Amino acid sequence: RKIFLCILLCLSVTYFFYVKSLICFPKVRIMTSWGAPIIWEGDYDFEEENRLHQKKRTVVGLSVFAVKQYLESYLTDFLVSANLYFMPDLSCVFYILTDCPDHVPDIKLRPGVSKVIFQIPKRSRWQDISMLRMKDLLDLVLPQAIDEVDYLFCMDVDQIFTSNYGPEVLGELVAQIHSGYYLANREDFTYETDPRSAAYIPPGQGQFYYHASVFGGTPLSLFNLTSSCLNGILRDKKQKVEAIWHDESHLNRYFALERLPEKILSPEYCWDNRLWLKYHKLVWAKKKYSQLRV
Ligand code: 2GW
Ligand code: MN
Repeated sequence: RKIFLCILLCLSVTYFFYVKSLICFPKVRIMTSWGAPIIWEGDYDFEEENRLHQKKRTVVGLSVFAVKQYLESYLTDFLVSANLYFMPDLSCVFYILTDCPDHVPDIKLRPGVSKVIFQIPKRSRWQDISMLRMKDLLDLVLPQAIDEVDYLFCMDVDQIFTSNYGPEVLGELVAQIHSGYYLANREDFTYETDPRSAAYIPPGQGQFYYHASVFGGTPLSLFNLTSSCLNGILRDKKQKVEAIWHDESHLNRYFALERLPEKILSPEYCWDNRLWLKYHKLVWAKKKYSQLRV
């Protein structure tokens, strides 16, 4: 009987530590090796940042693409939530790029927020719809944004703001850690591995896998970023290769090899809706891949 009790005790202790290891979060990193802060809730003072930028009268741009079915499926939730939570105390300009301007929902925006709609060409391949956003940002958004805003954020439309997404994110060049790869090892990042592609990152290079669904910075830094990525995309087309994750692969190459981001957003700023997290500011919208990816 004693032996039985002993085994039971051992098993329950092991089980306790197993469960504990599952529910305990790993330590979060708050700084990169090159000194860029990684922004997490609780590590900054929202009010203080707000005061600073209100005094400077900072204006922030938010650009989003909604073409084909993505317009009906995602744009309303994106805009309604952005109107509530994106830089709630600062002036903003929302740049909406679409193939169908007449269908853009007419949402009443809070005072201090204006919207600009750009018509973009219809593109048949979805890979091009995604990749050539770099071209439209460069040709349409940035030339206008440079006179209107101090910072610009470029986002996917298939996501929803869930709490204040404030001025703590503003910086020269800002990158978003992909919530699916935050805990992954370098070997598991889905960087482009074909040296023929302009998005190629050699083994051992690159420290984070970034999500192309959110990136930002000053219009000037974004001119450099978008032109570099677009050049890579066009060079690949000439060489008849395509990077594994399209614009995201080119963006990762830019951040890994050309210019290190100066600020990094924790996964709280773009969270995967299928995973649990106590606190987030933007989450992926529910997506029916089989209907959208044809
Ligand atoms: C994209 C893929 C397949 C079918 C349609 C589309 C599509 C994208 C579309 O029909 N209409 C549209 O407006 N888009 C825009 O491109 C929209 O803003 C969307 O959020 C963005 C990227 O496409 P998405 O969100 O379906 O791709 P994800 O969520 O898998 O995104 C990552 O990978 C992409 C490259 O494959 C991009 O790099 C993206 O920035 C990443 O988040
Ligand atoms: Mn997306």
